[in-house]
This record gives sequence, structure tokens and C-alpha cells, in this order.
Amino acid sequence: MNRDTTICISGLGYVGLPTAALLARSGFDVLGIDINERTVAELNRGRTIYQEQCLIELVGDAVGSGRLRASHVPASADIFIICVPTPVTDGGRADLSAVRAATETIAPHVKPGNLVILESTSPTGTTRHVIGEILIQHGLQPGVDVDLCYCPERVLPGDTVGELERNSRVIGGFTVEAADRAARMYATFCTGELRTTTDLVAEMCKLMENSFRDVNIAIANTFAQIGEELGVDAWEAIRMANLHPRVDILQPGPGVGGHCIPVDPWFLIESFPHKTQLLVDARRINDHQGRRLLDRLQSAAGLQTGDTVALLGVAYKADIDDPRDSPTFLVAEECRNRGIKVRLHDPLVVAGEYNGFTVENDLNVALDGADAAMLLTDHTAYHGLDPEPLLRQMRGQWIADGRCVLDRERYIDAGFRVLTLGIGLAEKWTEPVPVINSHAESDLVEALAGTH
Ligand code: SAJ
Repeated sequence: MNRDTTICISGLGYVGLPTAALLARSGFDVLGIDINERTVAELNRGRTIYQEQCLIELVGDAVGSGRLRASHVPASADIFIICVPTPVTDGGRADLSAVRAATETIAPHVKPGNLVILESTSPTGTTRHVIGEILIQHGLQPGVDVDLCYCPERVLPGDTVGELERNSRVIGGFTVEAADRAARMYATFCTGELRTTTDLVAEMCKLMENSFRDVNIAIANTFAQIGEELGVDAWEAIRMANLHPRVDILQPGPGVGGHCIPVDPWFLIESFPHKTQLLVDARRINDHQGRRLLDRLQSAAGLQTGDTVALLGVAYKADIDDPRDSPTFLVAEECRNRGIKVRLHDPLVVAGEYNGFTVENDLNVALDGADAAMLLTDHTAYHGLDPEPLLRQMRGQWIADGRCVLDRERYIDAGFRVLTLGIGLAEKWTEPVPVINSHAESDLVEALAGTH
């Protein structure tokens, strides 16, 4: 049996870095590779750009112990792990350039008997056809000369270290031996179940997990749209439906952000375009949620060109500082297209320029003179806000709650006019319910024909 002691890990991002630090804590001699100079320099000083306390301590200890260091260039090792980003292009295709570049960079250092692991979320077949082919070009046959695996991560940003330690993992080997060898490595820091399978199953599994979540959020968003049209509270209806022992509907919202869930379905869509209409529809439904909320707010508040809307929440989900692929930017761009000015506020995202928009940490500055506000991220910091000073800061009265977290009655009593995503009543419970079932017969025929 191999006795692996050295690891070279390419990509020191939000998964690669904690994985490298955990492996160092487990006793491996770990070299982290990154193309970003600051990342390398910070790591060698025992520091990280990430804010998670647990990660900061883990990295400091790992570097201090001498078992973790960083470089721009790889070196020989027993195990090579690739943890680089796989974004989606504007055309909905996986951009594997970082995976290819990382493999080309390590390939001259990979020797017979080594194990190569891909962790990056990738289209099915990437491990054997992209990484495998590059290794073959360097004279290394997967399954014969080297072991090759696909081992996706499942962490939720905000608690990456804890999730890496606890979550079960799927370990896909090009051969059984490769999977068993990788499982032995992950077992040194992961207490979750380690289930071995093939590389293709592991790749498919990762894409299915996030596509499943996207579709489930899309159905919650569809129910929210129905609630608005029907004039009821879809959130309450969802809570009631979830009392059923086998029903677990997710939460509606102003869209799906992050670098995983809105991206990964496209990898299946790209490879299986004739089988994935459901995934395409889910993507569209989720991406239109913010615009729909803006439509409602604009017509309720009578927003005009030149008016200002404060967007509260830039992080892509509650209580994290990560603004990447946040639905808030889709809303901000839509406002800009409509000639509406925006101010973006977030209590956790570092203030600065993002995607051509300025993010502000001071709520008073963001709300000052605003004609309306939209709450888009359900940060805990927003929940208990006193509505009266907020209203005094604003010029207008309207607030759109995209997460159903504001105390509606309290805001209305303070003088706000509240519009909530997924709730059909414009303001008070006493308002008349809109007319329902008013669609023309032709709408139904169109929907059944799949043209809707
Ligand atoms: N969201 C909703 N309604 C919900 C749940 C989430 O609108 O009921 C929105 C959030 O606000 C956010 C987006 O979806 O904008 C994604 O958030 P998330 O918490 O669902 O997921 P991520 O992107 O932070 O992490 C996901 C996780 N995957 C699953 O839960 C299946 C995580 O376990 C994966 O490791 C990660 O993707 C990844 O790296 O693939």
C-alpha cells in the first residue's frame, strides 16, 4: 500500500486553502500553488484573505508548523489536487481553461505512482477526458502509471472548515485503487462518510446536487409568483405544505446567487441539451425574480427615470460577505437600464466597487433621499431594524421585501408602504383580493404546448 506524505494542491481559493490547511494539520507536507501573488505571499506569512475565524486560525497553525507553504510553481509530490475555478461563459458553457492550465503546470512534476485528484466542479467526463488526456500527453497512462480521481467538495461558504471536516464525500476513481487511495487521504481530516465510486458518477453527482437545489428554489419562486397573483401569502402556504412529512419546499427569493448553484446546471445543459429543459426553465425563473420584484415596486411606487432606489444586501445570501454572482447585481443593472439610480448597501461585504457599482456599509448613506428601497439579502442585521429612522432618511415610502423578513405590520405602522415578494396583497390584509382565474383559454393552450 502507498504511504503518501507529500501533497501539491493547485488553487488556494475558498476550498483549496482550507483543504490544504486541514491536510497539513493531518501531518502531510503540503505545497499550495496559486497564480495570485498576494494569495501566495499572504499564505507564507500565515495569513488569509478570508474572514472565517476558524480558517484564519487553522491556516496560521498550519504555516507555523512548517507543513504548509505556498508558491507559484509546483514541485514533486505523492498526491496532486486541483481546486481551481470552473466558471460558466456567457454562452452557458463550462470554462475549463483554469483546469487545463493547472493540469499542464503540474504534469511535468507528476511521476509514475502518484495520485491526481480533481475537486473543481466540472462537466461529466472532464476527469478522464481533459485531465486524463493531458497526463497521457506527458507519458502517464491513468490507471496504469498514475491514479486519477474526481472528488467534489460540498461546503457552504461561511463554515468551510467545519463543512470540510463533517460532510460526507463522494470519491470517484478512474480505478477502484485510485478511489481507495484518495479515500484514505480524505479520512485523515473528514469524519463524514466517504463513499467511493467512479469518476463519472462522482461528476454527475455533484452537478445533480446543485441542479436539484436550483430546481427546488425555482418551484418555490413559481409558488411565490402564484401567491402574488392569487392574493395570498405564498410563504405561509409553503410552511403549511412543508408540514407534509414528504414535502420540503425551499424558500422563494429575489434570485439564486453564488458561484455554484446558478453555474452548475449549465454544465449538464451543455452536455445534454435535449434532456435538460427543466434545468433551463429553473435558471430562467430564478434569474427573473429580482426583475419581477422591481417591476412590482416600480409600478406601485411610480418610480420614474432619475429616481433612486436603495438596494439592501449585496452578499448572495444571508450573513456572508461574498458578493459574487449575487442577484442584487441583476437588479442593479436592470435599474440602470431603466434610468433608475441605485445605492447598494451591505453590512458585511467590504465597501468598494463591484461590477461597476459602489457598495456602501453605512445604511444611512444608502437610504439618504432614496425614493424606494428593496431588501434583497436576508442578513440578520436587517431583521430587527427600527423602521422609523429609516423612513425619516428616505424621500419615498416604499420598501420591497424580497426575503419576507421585515416585520410588515411594524413597517406599515411606521408609515412605510410594504410590498413583499410572494405576497399578493399590496399593503393591508383588508385590501381587496385581486380577480383570479382571469386568464384567457388561449393562455392555457399555449402553456400546455410548452410555448409559455
Ligand atoms: N436560496 C434561495 N432559497 C432557498 C435557498 C437558497 O433563494 O431556499 C438562494 C440563496 O439566497 C443564494 C443561493 O440560493 O442566493 C445559493 O445559496 P445556497 O445556500 O443554496 O448554496 P451555496 O451556493 O452557498 O452552496 C451550494 C451548496 N449546495 C447545496 O446545498 C446543494 C453547497 O453544499 C455546495 O458545496 C456549494 O453550492 C458548491 O460549492 O457547489
